[in-house]
Amino acid sequence: MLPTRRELLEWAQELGFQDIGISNVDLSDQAPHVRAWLAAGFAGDMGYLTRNLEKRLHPELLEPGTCRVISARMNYLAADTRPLRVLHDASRGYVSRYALGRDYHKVLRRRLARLAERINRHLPAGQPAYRYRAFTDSAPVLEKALGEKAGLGWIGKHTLLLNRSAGSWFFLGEIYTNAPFPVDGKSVDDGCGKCNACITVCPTDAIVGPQTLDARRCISYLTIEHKGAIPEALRPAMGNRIYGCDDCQLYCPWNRAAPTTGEPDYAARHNLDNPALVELFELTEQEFLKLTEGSAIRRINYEQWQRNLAVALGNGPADAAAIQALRRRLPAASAMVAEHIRWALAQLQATP
Ligand code: B12
Ligand code: SF4
Repeated sequence: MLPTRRELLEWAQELGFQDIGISNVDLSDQAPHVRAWLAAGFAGDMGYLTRNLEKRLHPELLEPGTCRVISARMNYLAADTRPLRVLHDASRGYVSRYALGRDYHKVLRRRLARLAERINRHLPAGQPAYRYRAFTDSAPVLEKALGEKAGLGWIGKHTLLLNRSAGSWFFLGEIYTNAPFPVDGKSVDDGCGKCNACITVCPTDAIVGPQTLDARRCISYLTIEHKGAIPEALRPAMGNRIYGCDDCQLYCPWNRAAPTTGEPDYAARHNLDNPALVELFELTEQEFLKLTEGSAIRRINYEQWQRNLAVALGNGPADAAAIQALRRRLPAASAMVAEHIRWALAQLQATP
């Protein structure tokens, strides 16, 4: 016998998830939006979103036999990380709140695998085990659409999944399975209404319409996914955001009372919630690797790190420490980073 919905939720909560939902694998209503988004070029150079598109739209192609998806969500906003204060202090670097602690990929996947093991242990002796495969942000999976289908929230105008009691500061993870759980019929009403806060506040006007993000303009994409030079026109608007961006979440009314997490894995490490830009820029590659060990920030390399910091320094106060740090780095910097350093020095009205 499969566990009941209530047992499943209890086990998931013991593992640190706040909620789960179960859906079938029919994503046909999403396909036109996804195809239109890709055709518009909004994915930029994230070629992985186009590759495996059919698997993304059809879970049963990614994992044969899949008939159900258990979607789970886990809050990640650590308490006392003062996001707005840091964002408004131009001498400090703003790191997205999801990346302050331990890499969530490891945390979620491991716990989802434990949930799956527990489901199979629950089966009567002799009954063949069902198959389970856990994902979080690691495979061609349409996580937000699946989460919405499972009743975990609605897709907001900023394109993230959110709900009335939790806002949007949560990660998503899924278990694909051939176990025939009853699906959750619940659907969550869209709570965005006439609010356009995320669209208005986005520093680079990346949300080009409700539920439509031009990733090429999004600071999260520019600082994390994009490997090359950051378009000059977008640099001033990036401010001090050195890894990802949270503005569309920070100003969303549903996040005003959003719960924080007590999960030790997501507690900020190494002062990353309020770091001084100059200190980060002066790190050697070895020090950067040490600072980011076990962190999601490892998605970027040292060159991207220096590029992002050069932009933030160029947007910061023209103090002697910043100017000297930029000048010191110039001789050893790669051509791409050197170009960003020169841009930053020009912003600060200093010579190279
Ligand atoms: C690629 C990616 C990005 C890209 C592109 C983002 C995007 N919106 O597509 C970039 C690098 C910009 C990015 C940024 C961020 N990301 Co991201 N990202 C992903 C990833 C890997 C794939 C998303 C994807 O498939 N995008 C492609 C498009 C086609 O699909 P879609 O986003 O699902 O959006 C479509 C639907 O909304 C659909 N749609 C549905 N209904 C309707 C209705 C209408 C009318 C329309 C027009 C469209 C529409 O059409 C959209 C296309 O327009 C997922 C993990 C995953 N495997 O799903 C994480 C994920 C979405 N990211 C996440 C996070 C946390 C972020 C950031 C907050 C990180 C940060 N602080 O910097 C930002 C938020 C920026 C933003 N406003 O989206 C979380 C979101 C959790 C949540 N609560 O929703 C995810 C789910 C990772 C995870 N496992 O938790 N991300
Ligand atoms: S993450 Fe920042 S740049 Fe990207 S859409 Fe949201 S507010 Fe705009």
